[in-house]
Amino acid sequence: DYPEWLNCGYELTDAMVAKGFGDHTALIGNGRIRTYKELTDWTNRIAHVLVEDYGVKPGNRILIRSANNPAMVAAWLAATKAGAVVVNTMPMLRAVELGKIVDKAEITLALCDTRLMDEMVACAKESRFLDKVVGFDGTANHDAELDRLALSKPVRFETVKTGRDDVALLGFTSGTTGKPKATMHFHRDMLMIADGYAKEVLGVTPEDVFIGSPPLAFTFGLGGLAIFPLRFGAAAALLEQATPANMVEIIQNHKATVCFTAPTAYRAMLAAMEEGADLSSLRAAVSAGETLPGPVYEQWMAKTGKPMLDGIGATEMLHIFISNRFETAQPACTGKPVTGYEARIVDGEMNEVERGQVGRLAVRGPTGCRYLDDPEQQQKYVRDGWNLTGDSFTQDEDGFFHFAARSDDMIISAGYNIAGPEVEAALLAHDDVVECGVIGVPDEARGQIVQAHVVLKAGIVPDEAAIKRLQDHVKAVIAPYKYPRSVIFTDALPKTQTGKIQRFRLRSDDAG
Ligand code: 3SK
Repeated sequence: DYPEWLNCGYELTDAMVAKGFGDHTALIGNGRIRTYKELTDWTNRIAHVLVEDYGVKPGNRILIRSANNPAMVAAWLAATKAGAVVVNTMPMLRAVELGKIVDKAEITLALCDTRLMDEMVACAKESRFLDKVVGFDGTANHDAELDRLALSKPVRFETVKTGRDDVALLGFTSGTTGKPKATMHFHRDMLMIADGYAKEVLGVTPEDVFIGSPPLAFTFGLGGLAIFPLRFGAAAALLEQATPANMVEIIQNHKATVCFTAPTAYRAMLAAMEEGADLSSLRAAVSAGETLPGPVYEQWMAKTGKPMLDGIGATEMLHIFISNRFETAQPACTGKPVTGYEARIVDGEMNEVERGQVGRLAVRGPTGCRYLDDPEQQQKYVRDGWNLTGDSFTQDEDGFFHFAARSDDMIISAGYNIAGPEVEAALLAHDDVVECGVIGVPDEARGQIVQAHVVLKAGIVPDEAAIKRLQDHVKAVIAPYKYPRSVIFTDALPKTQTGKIQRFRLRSDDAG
């Protein structure tokens, strides 16, 4: 039920001031606190610059390159209010990776934190599309080009009239397979994820203070750390270096109430609590991006008395579409569809499988996959109106969804179906293990065998005895046929820039 003319940038700034939130804290970051009124004025000044100095027209695509900070949020909102289509990118990307994004989205203008200019400029030099790179100061000291120009502009801006179904954002995903694709999201989608998930599941209020680690360039982060708080008059604390230690410090200092991060960070936060950190202000701990191992959920529950909210989302769907709820959360369970979404488990022919059977997750709802210029991928992802996320799930008799594996993480060994993440959860419950990734590798006798790549805690000797301990442990906690016949110790696991383990790289390292 959104009006025909809708601009999500306006709704998250000027409209919030009009609703009386002008003096509320909107953003905390880089040593400053900004109110909704200050954020609104800031974005309006930048929007003037974009239109008047750089000739931005509705529908132009603008790339933003920054770490998570208030200046990045301001640049995104300003570009959106100017009617542009935004591509947020992560600071770790190199010129070559930026170049692929620029080419795919035909980007002509980039707004870049001055501390991250080198790779952006190198990308522009090679690009046939990108002809202007404008610097802004991520620490907001107003000494970069965009900031200087913005200072001379008025604080009122006539937001460009965009339609609710106009594209506002291109979300890039390399997924876990390494091939970048762009997904288009409309202005209404950007608000829908707040009015659905954030309202129904989290019950966000203006008193909330959000904190978390996902980059704003990842729609998980953009939703959790910008759209959700701003839609409800709440505050967001943005961290350029969102290490667990930094998050713990900010949670304590600003009494953060809602945290968005991944299971590995929650494990580190549990350890910090053991050392005396006080995270009691947190009322909601959202875990997504990687499936939440049962033991992490249980340890969190035991320590805080509050359930952790596991959810599954996808860049293609914009945000979380199945989630646990405070009242009904359970370990090793992803919960039920968020209001407005439907989910089912299907076989290869799109027929619903019986309850309890593993199959492919199919979902449909108010947001959904629209790949930019990629009919082949589009056909693969959306079948009969259902989005196939590439995850295998089961649905129990009570309608709760349980993650089994990414479809390509199912291991078939001697006729058994083994979900890699289940073996990972079992390994993670062992005291010696910090992190692990489990894959299937070819085996003459069994077709495939389970192979675990394990990062051990400091001080644990990576020897045969350690392998045996882990194998025995897995045999003791889950069906013995699932134990890893091969265990490889490593210092670190390959991950996407959003923190997901890249099992395909473990597989290709094994092959090569
Ligand atoms: O898990 C994910 O991949 C995800 C992607 C986008 C938005 C939210 C989530 C959890």
